[in-house]
Amino acid sequence: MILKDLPEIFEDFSEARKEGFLKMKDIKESGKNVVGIFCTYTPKEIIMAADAVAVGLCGTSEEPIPDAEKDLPRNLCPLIKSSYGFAMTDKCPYFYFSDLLVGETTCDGKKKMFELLGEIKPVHVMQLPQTYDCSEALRLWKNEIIKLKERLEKDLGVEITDEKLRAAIKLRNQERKVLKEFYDLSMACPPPMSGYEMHQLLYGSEFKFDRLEFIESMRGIIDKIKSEYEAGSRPISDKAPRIMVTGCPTGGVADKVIKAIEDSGGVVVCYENCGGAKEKETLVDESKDCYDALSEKYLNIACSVMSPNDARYELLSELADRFKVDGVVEIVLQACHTYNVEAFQVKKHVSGKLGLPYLYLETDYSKSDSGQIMTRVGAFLEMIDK
Ligand code: BJ8
Repeated sequence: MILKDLPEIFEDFSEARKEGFLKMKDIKESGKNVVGIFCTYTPKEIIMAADAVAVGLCGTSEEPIPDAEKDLPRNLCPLIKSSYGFAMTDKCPYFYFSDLLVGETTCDGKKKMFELLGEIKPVHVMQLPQTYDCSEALRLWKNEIIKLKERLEKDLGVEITDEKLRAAIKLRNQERKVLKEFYDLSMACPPPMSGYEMHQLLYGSEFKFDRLEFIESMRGIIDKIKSEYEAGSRPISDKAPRIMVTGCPTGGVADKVIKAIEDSGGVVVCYENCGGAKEKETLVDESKDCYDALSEKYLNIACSVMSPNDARYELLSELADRFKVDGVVEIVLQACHTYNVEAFQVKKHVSGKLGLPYLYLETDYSKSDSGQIMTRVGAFLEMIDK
């Protein structure tokens, strides 16, 4: 299921996290500041306007989890344990190079973990309101964004001007547009790439630190995929059930779950979760005051920590239609209570309102349930009449 001349492009992105380690060293040596982040709610534009580099620190490997469990409960989300484990053992170069960490009060596990991280590195925690449906929440969030600006100015010794912020907003919007154009290629039937390839590129894109160069390279990739497709290349069978993935971030489980879907004959055409469409579908309004526009944009992200979370159902409906989805797979990381509880309503929405088959998979970063997942995914795909 791989495009003829494209593997090297996807490989470049799948190695992006590792290769970024060396680039990060150069970035530090050039005198730039680095800010470690953990969540889609972080308004990266503010960090960019501080002339600093934002880097994602969410752990995607099970390797540091046993160390993390010395301080954290075992019954905690693997993403939190992995992130903390890398930090406490100093095994993540990105964590090591970070001058400041920025977190948000999203789920309980993450916000309490930030308190522990504060003993290792300076941490700034943004108080995230748990609803997007009220003006007080918007005011509070705008204030939190201003507080982040002030903290960065103080800690990094910089000034964040409106001009710099406007430029950062514009650049981030361009990134969103080009990434959307990329994943929208899979609206085609059959899609021009596997969901695993799409995942590796979307995930790897976070570790390309020269954003202008990244946007340019994305243009080249999109053009290449389009021209191969137009020339008749069909790497994916048109019989493959088209799957949308929703739920928790998939960085730590792609090799287990996405591969299981595609090795069983399906193809992932769309990711609704963080890393996929969740944050990229809407832009920051460039015509408004920067802080108003940023607070509106970021507060409206439909993560399960929000209550109620109607925007998620709207997004699921829109994507299911746009990508002509045949089934939905929800991935919930073990002990993620908000996604776990919300899965009940997601199932109702998907199988009731959208009339689509739905599969719920609860998993962690270990390989112990690989066989079971393969069996369940295989049975689910067989059920889909294509
Ligand atoms: S905006 S999904 S990145 S919070 S999986 S740590 S919620 S217990 S990662 Fe997330 Fe921001 Fe939401 Fe996206 Fe907690 Fe759940 Fe673990 Fe999670």
